[in-house]
Amino acid sequence: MSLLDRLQALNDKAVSGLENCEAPAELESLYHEILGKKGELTEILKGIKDLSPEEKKHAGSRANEIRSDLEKRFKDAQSDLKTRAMEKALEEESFDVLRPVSYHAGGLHPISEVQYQVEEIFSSMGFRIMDGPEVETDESNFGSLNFSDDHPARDMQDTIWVEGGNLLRTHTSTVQVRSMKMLEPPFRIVAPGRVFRFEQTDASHETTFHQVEGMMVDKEVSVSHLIYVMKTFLRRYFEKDVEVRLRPGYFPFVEPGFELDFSCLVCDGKGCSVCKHSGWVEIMPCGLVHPNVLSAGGIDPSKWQGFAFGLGLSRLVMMRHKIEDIRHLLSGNMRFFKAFHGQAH
Ligand code: FA5
Repeated sequence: MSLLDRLQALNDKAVSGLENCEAPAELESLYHEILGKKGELTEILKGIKDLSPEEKKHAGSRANEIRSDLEKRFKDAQSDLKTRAMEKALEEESFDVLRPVSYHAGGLHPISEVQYQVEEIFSSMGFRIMDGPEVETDESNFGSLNFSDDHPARDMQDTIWVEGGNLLRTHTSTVQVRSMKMLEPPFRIVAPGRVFRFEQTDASHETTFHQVEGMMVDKEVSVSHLIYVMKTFLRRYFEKDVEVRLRPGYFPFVEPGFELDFSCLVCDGKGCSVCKHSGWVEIMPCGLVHPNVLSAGGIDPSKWQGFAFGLGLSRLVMMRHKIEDIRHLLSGNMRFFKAFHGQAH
């Protein structure tokens, strides 16, 4: 068979092979067989050296013609296969536009949602958002907050100790300590965060929960400032006027110390199960910052005063969404969260 005939036969073989190709892999192997570096075309062209100059020219141009024609055919076949695969997939995945879809978009965790809202309200009152580590020193969690080494009040917050004498912070008051060292007075800060206690759990106690610490340091800060800020916060948060009252409370880092309650919004102060029929809901401990604490933070207590509070963020979330057991919050139970999101949005 002459070289030209062999070229023609190769062309015919390729054309009919292309017609039968059903899959990209088949197409690829046919390409290598015909046009690849070690393919049949290369093989045939090895014979060109034995031809006369006239024949050489003729065969060379025919070979080029065939190569460029086949290259194009292969390309077309490739895009044809792609289109066919897509059409097939579309046919198989019939799409019913009227079918109701279940929509699993991500959502904010209720704790984050409330945290962001609290941050926004306090920011609008000039408070700066601060953060601190969860693994802390004894000094930041207790020492600088006027708990001496053998202070009985250390037992108020059962502590989870970690290696090296450090601990998991039992309250966000650690960020008061860090803020005093970092900022020049006057300043106002809030510090939301996760805290840990070695406690028996029940419907309103978790070993891991969230608090928001607040602190204002300025000249002539009094209990009235504290009450004003908290009333404003509660009115903005619950979108209602809220009465507050103070009862005496004890913490070594405040003097005087209080428990702040607000009038129950569920029963308007008349008495219900949420407020245990008292008409008041306990929301947070607070007080005026003890002079020893200011001094430990590098602030001169003869020039500056301050108030501080520790809001139970998890409890605020529970009140907002009427969640009856705190243990749901960090359970990771998607059934609970789905129900919650359904109700909240
Ligand atoms: C404190 O943690 C103080 N650091 C608060 C403070 C700050 C007082 C600044 C004065 C000045 P206490 O241990 O009471 O205080 O906790 C504060 C709030 O955290 C409580 O009112 C409650 O809402 C919440 N809380 C306490 N223990 C738990 C728990 N185990 N689970 C869920 N919430 C809790």
